[in-house]
Amino acid sequence: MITLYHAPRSRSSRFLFLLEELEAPYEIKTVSIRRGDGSGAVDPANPHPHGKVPVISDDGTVVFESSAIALYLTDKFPQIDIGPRIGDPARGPYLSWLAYYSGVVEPAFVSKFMNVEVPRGTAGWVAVDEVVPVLVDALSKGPYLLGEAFSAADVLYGTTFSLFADSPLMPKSPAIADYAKRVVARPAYARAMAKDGA
Ligand SMILES: N[C@@H](CCC(=O)N[C@@H](CS)C(=O)NCC(=O)O)C(=O)O
Repeated sequence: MITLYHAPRSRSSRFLFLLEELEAPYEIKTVSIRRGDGSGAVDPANPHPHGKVPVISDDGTVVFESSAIALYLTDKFPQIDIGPRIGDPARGPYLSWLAYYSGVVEPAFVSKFMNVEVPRGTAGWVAVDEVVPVLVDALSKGPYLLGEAFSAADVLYGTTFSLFADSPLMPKSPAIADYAKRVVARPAYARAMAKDGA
């Protein structure tokens, strides 16, 4: 049984979405986290090394970091087919998009939020303005990052871009805006949001 350590309206909310997509048996353990406004505290019941969410436990096996959890879960529930398997030519792009999310996209947006110039040649990520054309190019080939096939990578990217749709941080891109709407229109997202905060 999968346990999702979850804090309402946080980065763990999208894992309700993924677990619903995967039709996985899971339980939710709500934990407190330190919030950006200074409220909240690390929950001693949370196995994450920094007291963050998301983190899952699969019968005692703990997995943390969003991209790792996404890969772990799609490997564990291959019958739903939203994570290309080893041997599938789409596996390489799938792994790349998962890692790019954590290693480039999130740091790019945080840099922009903090008004910090991304140090060229030092940082492992790039500025948001360089990320956007990469995503727009990928989305010109199909409705999802892997083309026609929806994957767990879209759970990460689509929910993020939906959340920041009206934010000044988000460069105006009809392709990305339409993509985000497409991802959160999925029935599993509605089921997840009904459980978020529950
Ligand atoms: N790199 C982590 C980020 C996790 C993260 O920062 N989660 C936030 C919630 S949105 C959190 O738990 N913050 C509490 C804290 O920083 O102590 C991932 O992608 O899983």
